[in-house]
Amino acid sequence: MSTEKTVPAGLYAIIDTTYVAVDDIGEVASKILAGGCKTIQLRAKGLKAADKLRAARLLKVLAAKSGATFIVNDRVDIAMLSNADGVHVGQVDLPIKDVRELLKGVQIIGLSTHNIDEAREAQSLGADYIAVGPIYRTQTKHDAEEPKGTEVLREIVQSVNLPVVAIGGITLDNVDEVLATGARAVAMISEILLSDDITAETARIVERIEQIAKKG
Ligand code: TZP
Ligand code: MG
Repeated sequence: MSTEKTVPAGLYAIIDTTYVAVDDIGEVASKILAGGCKTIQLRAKGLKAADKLRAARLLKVLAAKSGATFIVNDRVDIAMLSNADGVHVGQVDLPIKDVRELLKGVQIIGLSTHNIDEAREAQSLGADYIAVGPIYRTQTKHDAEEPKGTEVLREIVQSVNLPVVAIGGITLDNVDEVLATGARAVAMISEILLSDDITAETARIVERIEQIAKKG
């Protein structure tokens, strides 16, 4: 198990099996890591548990080689078995305090939130970071709520002392206005996975985020 927590910052790439065949997960992750992304998540909703675990173990090894953080979506058991750096849970998953008990406080725990009340609750329950979204309309998550927009995102960022990861419809073109809210990281799925050149696209986004950070 990891001994140090590195809460996501900058680009948070999600490898979603909606877009990536199970046998291509390693290759896609390698391309994303080659582009300089330091946080990757496995989001594998439709896969059999054994395939999820195999993919998670592979991603952990690839991320570690790049000095990147690896997070598993939804499944605490798979996060534990793959020695992931963290797990990301939703409002309907196991409560944070029980996840923390299972993980013995070492790994990063992220929680999806959609409004100020959920964000504040996540903080009081001890989440390490929260995701907020969808910020814009997304083609990726079919049961996503209506887009929140950057003003709601800004209000949430200002209401909690937790790192905020913005998600949903984020692209190279709108990353500036998303990060202007004070969000610490941006999660992207389709912008990266549907690109013709995943490494180049990732590198462009990473560079853009670095420029934004320098401008302060
Ligand atoms: N949660 C809120 S929106 C979303 C998730 C998992 C999907 C984001 O995907 P994309 O392709 O970056 O809009
Ligand atoms: Mg979930």
